[in-house]
Amino acid sequence: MKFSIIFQLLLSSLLFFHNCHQCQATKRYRFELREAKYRRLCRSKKILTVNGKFPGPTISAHRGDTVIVDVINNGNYNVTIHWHGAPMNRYPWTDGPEYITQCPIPPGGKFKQRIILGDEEGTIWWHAHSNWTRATVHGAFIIYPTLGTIYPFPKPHAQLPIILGEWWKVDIQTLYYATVRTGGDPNVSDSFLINGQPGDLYPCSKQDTFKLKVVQGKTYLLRIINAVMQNLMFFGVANHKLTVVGSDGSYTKPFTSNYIAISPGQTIDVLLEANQTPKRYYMAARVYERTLSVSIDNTTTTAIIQYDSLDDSTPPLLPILPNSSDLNASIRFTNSLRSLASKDHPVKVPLKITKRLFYTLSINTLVCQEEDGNTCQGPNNTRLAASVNNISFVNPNISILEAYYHNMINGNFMTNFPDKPPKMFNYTAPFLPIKLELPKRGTKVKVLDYNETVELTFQGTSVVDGADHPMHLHGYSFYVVGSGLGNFDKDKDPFNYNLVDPPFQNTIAVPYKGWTTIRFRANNPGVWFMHCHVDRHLTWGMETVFIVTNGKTPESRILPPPPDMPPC
Ligand SMILES: *[C@@H]1O[C@H](CO)[C@@H](O)[C@H](O)[C@H]1NC(C)=O
Ligand SMILES: *[C@@H]1O[C@H](CO)[C@@H](O)[C@H](O)[C@H]1NC(C)=O
Ligand SMILES: *[C@@H]1O[C@H](CO)[C@@H](O)[C@H](O)[C@H]1NC(C)=O
Ligand SMILES: *[C@@H]1O[C@H](CO)[C@@H](O)[C@H](O)[C@H]1NC(C)=O
Ligand SMILES: *[C@@H]1O[C@H](CO)[C@@H](O)[C@H](O)[C@H]1NC(C)=O
Ligand SMILES: *[C@@H]1O[C@H](CO)[C@@H](O)[C@H](O)[C@H]1NC(C)=O
Ligand SMILES: *[C@@H]1O[C@H](CO)[C@@H](O)[C@H](O)[C@H]1NC(C)=O
Ligand SMILES: *[C@@H]1O[C@H](CO)[C@@H](O)[C@H](O)[C@H]1NC(C)=O
Ligand SMILES: *[C@@H]1O[C@H](CO)[C@@H](O)[C@H](O)[C@H]1NC(C)=O
Ligand SMILES: *[C@@H]1O[C@H](CO)[C@@H](O)[C@H](O)[C@H]1NC(C)=O
Ligand SMILES: *[C@@H]1O[C@H](CO)[C@@H](O)[C@H](O)[C@H]1NC(C)=O
Ligand SMILES: [Cu+2]
Repeated sequence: MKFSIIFQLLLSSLLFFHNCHQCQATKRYRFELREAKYRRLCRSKKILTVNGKFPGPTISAHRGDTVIVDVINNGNYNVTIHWHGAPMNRYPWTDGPEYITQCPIPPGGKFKQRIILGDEEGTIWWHAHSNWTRATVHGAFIIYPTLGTIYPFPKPHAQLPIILGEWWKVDIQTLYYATVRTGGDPNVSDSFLINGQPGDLYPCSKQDTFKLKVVQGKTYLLRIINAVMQNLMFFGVANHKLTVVGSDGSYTKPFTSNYIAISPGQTIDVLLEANQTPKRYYMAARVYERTLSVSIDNTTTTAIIQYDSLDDSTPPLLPILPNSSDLNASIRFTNSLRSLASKDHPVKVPLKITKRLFYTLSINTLVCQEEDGNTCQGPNNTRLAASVNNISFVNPNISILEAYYHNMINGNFMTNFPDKPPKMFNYTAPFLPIKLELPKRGTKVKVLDYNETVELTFQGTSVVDGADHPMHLHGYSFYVVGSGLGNFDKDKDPFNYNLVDPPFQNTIAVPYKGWTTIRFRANNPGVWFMHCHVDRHLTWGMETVFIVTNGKTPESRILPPPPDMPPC
């Protein structure tokens, strides 16, 4: 009798936690942007940080929580912060991209940013979204399962973010303005970083090496984030297999691999079992770059995994990573990602499509102008540019969201972004006529009706040169239903789409001279940026904006703006 009451109480409390709609919490953080001195590669420099930390503080929350961050700019320049992977349902106001959803926060200014989470579980991140300030202004954003629910894999002994970063000896703003001024490729970086440290393969960096102590037999959850500016990366751990369990805040079917391929903007969650002889092992990352005409930083960043019971003297082993131009290795990994597609984590891929879009992604060149002093450092004395459907995006002077919301579209942007490229050509042919290289420049957006089901095929091209483009969409995650090399064939390729367990990403690398198709339901009204997450391509114009209109019900309308929007 007593037992059964206790049992029922236990059961109902379990059920209560399981259906825990009320236990969504609001968490608060304070982010102060300020300069701090950091010494790396034998040299000190001042960098812009959040709270003096590099990488910045980790935000953690449970699924469905709301997080409020008081952002205070005590740095020297305009800046904005973006919550990469948070859907911000109906609330684009504090999403962050400068001149898209807000004007920047000026030095001395403040902005209270509300972050609205949805069904994400796993790892997302946050970063600055104004010019190249994100190089040092970024951090992890961990989303735990709702209280009372569990991971769809055995609970790890411990977990930690592994943030891949990129470091230049010069100031990042100097690099940005030099790149914009000369029109050429930016100088390659001086090192890559793991959790802010280059690792001991670089000069003066023995102390600047991240170390992870592990206990034999235990399993660790590594939440790997690619915060690198300009490159896709390979990552691995010597002698250890990695079990991939999530990506971009969504669980995946577990699979094991000796390495991962991760593009800027993406996160990959892996389980690492400390099951090797107690020694020291390197985890390491280096560039994946298929475009052979660009220079790369070919250095390797490392961190050390050290079993607890051990002599410190053995030199660590390096993992064998794929060759830095190994397109196949990159594709093989990306194509292994599958949604978990379980009862608790179902797949809701749209099956009936109401809007089909086909977007080409190109590197371009612009004619060098008189005001450039007639010397530009792009190929053949041009300025490099980039485009989507041959439109190289130009930032407006006031934010698109504010212009849209306050009905000031005219003169600020146009709504005629094309659904397909203006010209058909053999997109991925090895040689293309030079006259295809010149893009149009403009501030054009695509309007989507609320609740439309969108299928968008990205087609990489070989205009100027092919490249891998990690495309990121704000406000949504999307299902990646297919990809391939060469030109997309609309009659054949759709038959091979995965509509059963496609991965649910917010960033996906469109392969070098290849294509990728994504699907999503446009059920989040607002103004949403979509761009290549390679920062030089973003700076050159490889981006556009979706405006998703309000629906008919009050619950499908944009919420009103906060009172403290930074002024334009
Ligand atoms: C970013 O750079 C552009 C020039 O390329 C400049 O107009 C803009 O104000 C800069 N933004 C910030 C936040 O500094
Ligand atoms: C880029 O590299 C060149 C050659 O090493 C150097 O002269 C130039 O100052 C560098 N530019 C920046 C912005 O660091
Ligand atoms: C990396 O590049 C440098 C300079 O281009 C070259 O000297 C070096 O051999 C390269 N290292 C590797 C491992 O490819
Ligand atoms: C990568 O592979 C290519 C082709 O197999 C080869 O030419 C190149 O030397 C390799 N590079 C490295 C760094 O191993
Ligand atoms: C890459 O994969 C393609 C098709 O699967 C194959 O033909 C090619 O030989 C592979 N290349 C390398 C370098 O492995
Ligand atoms: C922004 O303002 C400048 C100066 O008034 C003007 O030249 C430029 O065309 C404007 N840009 C856009 C996209 O409207
Ligand atoms: C496109 O270019 C590739 C590579 O040169 C060639 O194999 C293919 O036949 C071309 N396709 C068309 C439709 O011309
Ligand atoms: C892009 O537009 C420009 C200007 O109209 C044109 O010269 C160029 O050929 C177009 N390129 C492509 C790939 O459509
Ligand atoms: C959106 O479309 C779905 C599927 O057609 C439908 O079930 C739902 O009611 C629609 N939502 C709204 C708000 O129109
Ligand atoms: C530069 O000029 C050469 C010679 O005209 C041409 O073959 C090459 O394609 C040009 N490169 C670019 C990126 O336009
Ligand atoms: C900072 O942002 C304000 C508002 O958009 C703008 O007027 C100003 O030019 C920006 N300053 C810099 C250095 O980019
Ligand atoms: Cu790109």
